[in-house]
Amino acid sequence: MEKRLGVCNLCEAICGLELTIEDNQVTGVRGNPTDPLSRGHICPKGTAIGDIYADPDRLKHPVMRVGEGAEAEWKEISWEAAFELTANRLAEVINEHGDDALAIYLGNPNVHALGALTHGVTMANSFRTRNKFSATSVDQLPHQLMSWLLYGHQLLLPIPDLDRTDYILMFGANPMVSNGSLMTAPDFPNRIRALKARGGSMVVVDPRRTETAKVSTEHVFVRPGTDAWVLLALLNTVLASGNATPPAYVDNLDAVRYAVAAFTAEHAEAMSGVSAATIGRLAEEFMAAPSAVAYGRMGVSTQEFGTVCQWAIQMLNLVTGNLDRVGGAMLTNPAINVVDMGLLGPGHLGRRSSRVRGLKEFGGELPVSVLCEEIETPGVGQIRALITSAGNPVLSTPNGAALDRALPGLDFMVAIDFYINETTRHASVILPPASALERDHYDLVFHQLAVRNTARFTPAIFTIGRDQRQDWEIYKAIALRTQSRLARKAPLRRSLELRARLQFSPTFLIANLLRLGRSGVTMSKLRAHPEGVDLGPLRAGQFPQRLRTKNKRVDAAPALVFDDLDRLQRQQPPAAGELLLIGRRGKQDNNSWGHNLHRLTKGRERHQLFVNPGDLASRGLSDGAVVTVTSRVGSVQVEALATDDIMPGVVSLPHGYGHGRAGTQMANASQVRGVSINDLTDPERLDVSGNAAFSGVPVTVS
Ligand SMILES: Nc1nc2c(c(=O)[nH]1)N[C@H]1C(S)=C(S)[C@@H](COP(=O)(O)OP(=O)(O)OC[C@H]3O[C@@H](n4cnc5c(=O)[nH]c(N)nc54)[C@H](O)[C@@H]3O)O[C@H]1N2
Ligand SMILES: Nc1nc2c(c(=O)[nH]1)N[C@H]1C(S)=C(S)[C@@H](COP(=O)(O)OP(=O)(O)OC[C@H]3O[C@@H](n4cnc5c(=O)[nH]c(N)nc54)[C@H](O)[C@@H]3O)O[C@H]1N2
Ligand code: SF4
Ligand SMILES: [Mo]
Repeated sequence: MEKRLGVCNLCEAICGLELTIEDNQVTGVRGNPTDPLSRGHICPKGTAIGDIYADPDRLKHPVMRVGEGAEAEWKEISWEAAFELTANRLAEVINEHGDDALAIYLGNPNVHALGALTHGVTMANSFRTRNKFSATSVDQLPHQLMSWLLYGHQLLLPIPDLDRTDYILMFGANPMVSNGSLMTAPDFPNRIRALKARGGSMVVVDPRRTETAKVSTEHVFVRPGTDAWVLLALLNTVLASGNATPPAYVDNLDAVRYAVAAFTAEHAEAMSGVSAATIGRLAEEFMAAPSAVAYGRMGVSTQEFGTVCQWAIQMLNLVTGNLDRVGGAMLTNPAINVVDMGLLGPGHLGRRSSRVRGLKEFGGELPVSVLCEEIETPGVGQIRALITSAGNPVLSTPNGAALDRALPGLDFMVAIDFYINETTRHASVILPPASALERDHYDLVFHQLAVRNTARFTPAIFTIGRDQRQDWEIYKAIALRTQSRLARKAPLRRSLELRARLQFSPTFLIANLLRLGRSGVTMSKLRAHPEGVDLGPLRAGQFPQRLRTKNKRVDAAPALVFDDLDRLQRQQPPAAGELLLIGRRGKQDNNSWGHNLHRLTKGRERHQLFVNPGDLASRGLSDGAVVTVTSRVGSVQVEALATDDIMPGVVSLPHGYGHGRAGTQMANASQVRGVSINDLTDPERLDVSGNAAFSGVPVTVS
């Protein structure tokens, strides 16, 4: 028996783990109390990390599909054969139909895998297609767009100073379950206990009385998709009070004051259901608190006015003097600073657009809501080949059912994934990388977004067999082998650069970046402290120096937002009797995967449609009935669960369900009931950023 320190990569909380290893298996998992960030925290998903490693469903060798659908058979092939086949077929498609004929989807776990960040992104960029997609446009695109617009870099994201704030006003986030997002905050329950113990408040604005709402000091119901009205009314109230204390580096606040003057608390009440009195009081409390921070996540990002919401949240923090100060929204100083070191570009908007609908790219990516139409619409630039890496867009993107039907029409699809799931079942070849416990980890993304500055390097727990490959080796092989087969040769300088970028292991690159970062943290220090190194609380007073805008100032009035205020003005209140669909996450759910693991599916079922009892009764339905839910794009049948925790007029389904389709190979997931919410969500419903608007989809229930 051996104890080893590990790390959980299943969500943004990046908890440190203490693993018990016996006979090359994980026999125990607990939170590591000596980790300076996670302090011993663990959740049900973390305890399942060993189950993923031991999972008999998990692929370890490449497989090739023979036959289609239910008749499909998967044949193991050698890595050499798999790489050759992949490179040949990708190059064939590109040579015949042009660069745009290839599409790439990078799913969520890429940000949780070091090799995907160091090598996967380079692979994606080695292809000159405009058809690059990722989970960003079903998630945090409005946040990145707003940071780019206001602060000059898409990842210059201010993070709530959770451990020191006196007042957090939270819109559309459920960190008691999600463990924090764009706010790496492991051990959220204890952090909130501490906030309340020091006399602080947490106000939660959400159409559902969530697990987080239940531990808050106040919960406010809001009608889905109408938060912008509430946020603008709050901003209006603060600006009209004469008590605004914006920093000196902000321009155009008069334009902001003028623009939001029309958004009164009374209008907001009519649209959102939040009373004008409540809005007025929350504005007073926010201004009066010694420190305060507004924070909004999925619920106010994946909705029709996600960008306006994110703007208003930044503005609230800014005009109350809470940006870049202790207890407010603060910048981080990680040992490897992805922004300051230029590892990720600042962002750009509209350099290219999608072929069919003309939607703009952001940062080199198109909204994934156009993926299906770009596959199905004939013409020059039609997508004919697809690479997916760590993604399951059939379950995760709007109208996934349509994508499910479109994927068999591709000439070639390759998936870098270790499961045969709803999406990868359509691939011709699946290339499975080693899993989390089999690779080194340093978190390039989430130290950057954490409520405390820390650094940690975790060496692989298990070594892989000779016949397995690390993810970075797979990306390298695909990129280099395909490039060498392209008819249109890249300039020599570019090919050499690509080779150089892909040459070294992620761990080698991290050691170098640490040296360049000059934070004093070195690889040898991290190896000597596998529990992590504490770099202290977030530091105030970093703006305007760290602004990446050209004039080192913040333009508070971006045209993109102001134009969208007109669209907001035209938003209609919901029709009488209309139901609005929202999503939800469960503690034991992990986006679209993990439902084949007993530890994550045992206990009460969680797939039901939550409905307010009044809405059930008025339709003559009873608790537990199988109901038909219908939206513009589709229809599903699922059991209803009556609960007062959901606002009248709102229904909720979790995402990531809908397993058991022909040809998938995840033995136990086939028994998990539930439907995919994304068979109902609509690729036509978008935020101005192009982000999917999952929240507030009009549905009927019968
Ligand atoms: N309606 C609705 N839809 C949503 C959401 C919602 O709230 N509501 N949430 C959205 C959000 S926020 C996100 S992030 C997306 C997530 O959706 P996706 O981007 O599709 O990501 P996952 O569902 O996490 O799929 C993960 C896939 O990666 C594989 N995988 C896991 N680990 C690794 C690894 O280390 N390497 C490789 N190569 N593969 C791996 C798994 O086998 C699985 O197939 O879903 C979005 N979809
Ligand atoms: N257990 C678990 N943890 C996870 C994940 C998981 O699948 N399972 N996924 C991870 C990922 S990829 C992400 S991006 C994060 C997301 O992290 P969070 O954003 O904290 O998690 P969600 O549960 O999506 O929270 C969104 C909340 O918005 C509410 N909401 C929906 N519509 C609206 C609206 O119009 N207005 C307002 N105000 N609220 C609304 C929902 O009721 C919900 O409570 O979680 C991460 N952590
Ligand atoms: S909160 Fe849970 S899933 Fe997230 S990193 Fe920690 S143990 Fe893993
Ligand atoms: Mo996400």
